[in-house]
Amino acid sequence: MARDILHIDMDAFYAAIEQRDNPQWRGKPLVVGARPEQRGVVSTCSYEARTYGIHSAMSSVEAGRRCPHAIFVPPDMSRYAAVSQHIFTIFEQFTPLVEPLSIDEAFLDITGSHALFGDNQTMALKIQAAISNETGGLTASIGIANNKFLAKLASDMKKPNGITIVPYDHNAIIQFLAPLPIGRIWGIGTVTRTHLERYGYKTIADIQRSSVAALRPLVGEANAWRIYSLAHGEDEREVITDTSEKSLSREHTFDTDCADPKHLRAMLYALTEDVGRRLRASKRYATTARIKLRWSDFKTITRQISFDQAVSDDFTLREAAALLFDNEQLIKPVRLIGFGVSGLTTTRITQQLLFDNNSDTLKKRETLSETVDALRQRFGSSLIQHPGTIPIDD
Ligand code: TTP
Ligand code: MG
Repeated sequence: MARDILHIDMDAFYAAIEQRDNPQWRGKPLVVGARPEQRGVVSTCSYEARTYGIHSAMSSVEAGRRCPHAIFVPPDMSRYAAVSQHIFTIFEQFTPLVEPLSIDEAFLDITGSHALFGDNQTMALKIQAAISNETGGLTASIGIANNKFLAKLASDMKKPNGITIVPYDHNAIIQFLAPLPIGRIWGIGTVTRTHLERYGYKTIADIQRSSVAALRPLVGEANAWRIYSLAHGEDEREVITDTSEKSLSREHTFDTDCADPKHLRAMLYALTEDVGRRLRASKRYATTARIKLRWSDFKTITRQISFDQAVSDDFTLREAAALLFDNEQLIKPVRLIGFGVSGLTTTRITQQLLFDNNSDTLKKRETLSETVDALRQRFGSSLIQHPGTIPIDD
């Protein structure tokens, strides 16, 4: 079915809010993040600061060097979160199909909204106007296409305050994508990009001219298909709204109370993997992990921790489970043990902390966990196990 997908991303989000609330900073290079004398990074900066080459995740020392007269302000997350909530209520006035991607970014499926709000271009203008009117002049950039991948690419093309509508015609889509670097393909991170570049793939055109068979030995079966399809502008992913279940868990009750830490830990890992598999199957990420222990006298405790960044891989979930478990003194035999995750999101990015190397590791862990899921589906779950776990049979 043909769809109209709109991707919207606020311009210089934190910096724009600061300039709105502090008129003396408007039109000036403004950095939100750590100060140069602190050890820290730039969260974002105003477009005036970008002309000096400052950007998100750059060290603040470097930012100060590039623009000594820039104004540095610390982030005020609660104020930005309030604006974020406000813009999401605006999006929902145009369609119920809204998928949040980060604090300032969302996909909207507007296929069914045209009778009420007009064609693609008209809707984009109306959404920009509503945001500007209701938030005291904040701007957003919009991309519209017949799928998510193209819409997200497009929203980036005329920042700030731009609207880019990708043609729906197949040949035009191929031409639109051809000159872009392969790193613009969804899922090609630094590692895959460098690897593919070594084999001569630089632009999306290089992938268009290639084949799944040629890509397979470089990136694996599943990735070869995905990268090849995306390079041809094909992407079947639907807009997923955030209304489904907000937590996942799994528990096990022992036949006889268990006091053996090794066995308890193995069971906890098995439960963790089961939760991880379901989390990934639902294409979600968790921001909080918890364990539950019920002692032989039925007293029950739960312990939880939060992650800096939303995660979905077995390794991180297991580390969290182990940390929580090791912190508990096994004062009595255990009757029931459980693991759960909550604060589920459809995106990995939750906070301002986006350390590049850290997200590379996370990405690898996710890919590996997904591979294990695929193998288990094919060969049965008892065959493929992370070390130290046991099969759960309840
Ligand atoms: P972005 O949408 O990536 O950036 P932006 O809105 O500031 O600028 P642009 O006009 O290019 O969209 O991220 C949204 C907010 O998330 C941003 O204002 C600050 C925060 N953020 C960080 O804290 N660290 C980061 O590394 C990035 C990329 C964003
Ligand atoms: Mg933005």
